[in-house]
Amino acid sequence: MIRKALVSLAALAATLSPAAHAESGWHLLNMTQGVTDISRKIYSLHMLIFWVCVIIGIVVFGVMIYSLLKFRKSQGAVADTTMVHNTKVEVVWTVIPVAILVAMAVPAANTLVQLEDTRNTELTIKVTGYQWGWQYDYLDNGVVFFSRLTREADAARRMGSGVDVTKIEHYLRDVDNPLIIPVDTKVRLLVTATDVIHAWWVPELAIKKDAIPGYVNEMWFKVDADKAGTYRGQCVELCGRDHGFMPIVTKAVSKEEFQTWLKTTAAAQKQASAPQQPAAAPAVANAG
Ligand SMILES: [Cu+2]
Repeated sequence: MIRKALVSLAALAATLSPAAHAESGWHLLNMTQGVTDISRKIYSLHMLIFWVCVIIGIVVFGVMIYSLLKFRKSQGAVADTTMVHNTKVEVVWTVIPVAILVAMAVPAANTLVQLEDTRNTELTIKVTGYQWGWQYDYLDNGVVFFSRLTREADAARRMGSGVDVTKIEHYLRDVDNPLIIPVDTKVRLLVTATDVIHAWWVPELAIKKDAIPGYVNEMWFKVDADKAGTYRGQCVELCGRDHGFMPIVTKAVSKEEFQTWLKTTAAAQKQASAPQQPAAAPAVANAG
């Protein structure tokens, strides 16, 4: 009996251990702490406001429940119909919430200002949303590419494809060409769209902005030097039929690795586009 209980306890412990279920646990209900300085500031802000709300909830509901029980009719309580206005109480219940709101607004405004501060960026990438994928344009380096849902997942998602999607790793959360970004670098993203409104969001980078045709939105992030890795996101603006099938994948690599990748990709893209130039030139001449 005891042995049986111990065995089931061990089994339970195994399923709850982080190794067995890296993608489960109570922390998934909360915001991610992210991999940037700003993301941690946003997380602390979120936790601060959360606990302020918890305390307010406990105090308000505590007083309410206490009053309901203490002053109930069966205990002989008689309603005071003469008390319709009390200046002192009204001042108190106005001043206290105002003070709480101001106290919360100060750190919130501070973080918001930092979030919008795109000065001194070291790399600019233009992000264009389209139905249904993303285009990344490394403005200073001439590297441009499309990023779309992996062909494997795209085929599997079709009705009657017969594919067991649970066998596909990162199903609907993986792309053919991830956005490659360097760590420890202030990267600015210019976000726009070609057709309808999309929105670019990667929770770990703590950035989320609408991609609107005709507008350019700005955001920035700086991944910690020791936080190289793959961070996933998705389009978060309902943009049409395949809105759920345009994931975002960012791959943060070391600065050196990034420079090498950028150089090789730029060279490869230049070479790939080179033969098209002579063919395009006569067309322009004919038109003139
Ligand atoms: Cu979209």
